[in-house]
Amino acid sequence: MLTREGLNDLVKEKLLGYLFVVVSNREPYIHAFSGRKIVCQVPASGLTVALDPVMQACGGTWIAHGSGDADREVVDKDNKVGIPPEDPRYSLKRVWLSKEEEEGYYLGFSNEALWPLCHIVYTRPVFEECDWNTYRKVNETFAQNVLDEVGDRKAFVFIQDYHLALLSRQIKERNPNIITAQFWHIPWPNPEAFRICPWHEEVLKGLLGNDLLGFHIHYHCNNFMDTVDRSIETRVDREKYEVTYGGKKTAVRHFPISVDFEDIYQESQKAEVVAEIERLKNQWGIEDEMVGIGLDRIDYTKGIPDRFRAIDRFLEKYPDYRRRVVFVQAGVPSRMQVAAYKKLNEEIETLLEEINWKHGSMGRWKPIIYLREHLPTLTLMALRRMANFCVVSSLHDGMNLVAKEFVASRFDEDGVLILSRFTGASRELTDALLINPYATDHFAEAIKNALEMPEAERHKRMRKMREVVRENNIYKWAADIISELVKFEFGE
Ligand code: GDG
Repeated sequence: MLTREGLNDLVKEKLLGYLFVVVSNREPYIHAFSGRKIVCQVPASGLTVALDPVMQACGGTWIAHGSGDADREVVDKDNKVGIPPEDPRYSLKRVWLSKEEEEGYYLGFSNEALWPLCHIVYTRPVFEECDWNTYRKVNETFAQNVLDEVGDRKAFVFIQDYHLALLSRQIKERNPNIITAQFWHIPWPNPEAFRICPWHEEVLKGLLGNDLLGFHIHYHCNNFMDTVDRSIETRVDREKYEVTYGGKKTAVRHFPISVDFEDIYQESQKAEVVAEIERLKNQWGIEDEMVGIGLDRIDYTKGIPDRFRAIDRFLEKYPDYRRRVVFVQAGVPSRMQVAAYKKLNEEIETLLEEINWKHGSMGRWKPIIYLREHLPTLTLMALRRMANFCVVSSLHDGMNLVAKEFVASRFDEDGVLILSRFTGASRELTDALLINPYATDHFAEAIKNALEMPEAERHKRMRKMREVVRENNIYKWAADIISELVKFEFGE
């Protein structure tokens, strides 16, 4: 198992003399006002949750959009702040964007066009030329920040996700010596789906500015190679998994992202977690009921309405379970300015009311408890620990870290994971109960199977899943990327 120290040693050995820069839209720590006090929050985002431990091990600079209302209060003259605040290990350099830029680049092209385009969950992408223009301009702003930060040093720039598809090319046009890798955290669809984007060629050419391009799974790499092959004049080498465009090679590889298994494992055993479980149970009046959980960013790709419909069907088919099971759905709202997200939130609220009314018993018990808020990590840990089963029912998901966090926190080797086949995580966590979230009856049966699974089988499955996540932790993910890059670019 690779540890934080192991990654640290690898970085020192392989990237000696190189500045390590991570660039992403979302920042890993947000400073916000709470009354007159400034508080520091960790956002609910798989990307930042995964990369923070990597940066803590590697050191360097993380460049990201400063989105907190108190972010400007704590930075120095270079817009930097040491992170984590209590024991700084790397610098966070904040990029300021105007409201209009955020609207066109983040809400617009990133989240109304690229996000639905890549997930294919029957939410139609919206392509607005003005959003695209702002997206290009904001990518330029990030490029300038990277170039200023690097100066004439040798640097390895690790770009994150679909918000910054044009960045590597923009950086290399002005400083070709900078080495860039990019990780695409969401799925890559098939060529037919991707080609409807009016600027698909520019997006592809932008991504091919990278030396290395990573996806979670092999399937997404293949989709990307097919899309490039059908869209632009390139040489696609399917044996070596390389694309040559304009004389420059980009290696395409899969690296399944993960979590800090050891850290979650240690945290989950703390006494505060037990106290928090007690507090939550008292608050909700939970006594002997079995508990199911769902913990997601409220996003239409996560299959939350489908999950509620499966709970409804389960209680319809097996009414004996009424008053014996409680499902806690915790969800942090996101992208609420986008119409599709507003609609989703309404759908969730309506379903919740209907299901709780239909099966609940006069204030004494309701099947679903819904927490629509950003929860502290301690509460999330308590929920994972108190759960008899955890549901991840994404309609499509690059990886899904919620599933891996659940597994990592179950040091008791108990608890059942119900996992959508349409997540990257399902390729590794084959001992979960795999479901198709669109198939409500089959999903409802999986809930019953989870509740009735014999103890020995629960332990066997959880033990196997824990082995997988322990071995393939977040440090291995980062180390694999760095090792691959070093192989291609500097030669060993
Ligand atoms: C993208 C891809 C890929 C959730 N609620 C709260 C909270 N969370 C945390 C979870 C988890 C993270 O947010 C969500 O991670 P996911 O992996 O599910 O999802 P996305 O944000 O959609 O991320 C995804 C990921 O990138 C990494 O590559 O796995 O496929 O879509 O860590 O625990 N955290 C806190 N409060 C909450 O209320 N603090």
